Amino acid sequence: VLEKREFVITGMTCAACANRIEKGLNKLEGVSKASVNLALENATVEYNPSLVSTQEIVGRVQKLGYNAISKE
Ligand code: 9UX
Repeated sequence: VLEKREFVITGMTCAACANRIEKGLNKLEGVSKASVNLALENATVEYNPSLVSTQEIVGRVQKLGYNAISKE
């Protein structure tokens, strides 16, 4: 069962930043679809919670040099 969650992303300053995060998240095992919106400073991630946790998603974003805060 896939879950969909929104994250606030901080630290993005250009469109390439958003693309880097989007590509990085889409490469994560268990993520079926990630889209990052620079203007809204958020990411929508669809993932399989039995394969990847929200902590791992946040960790991936931090590894790229940004921060992610899970909504709700
Ligand atoms: Mo361009 Mo966004 O170097 O960090 S990718 S500002």
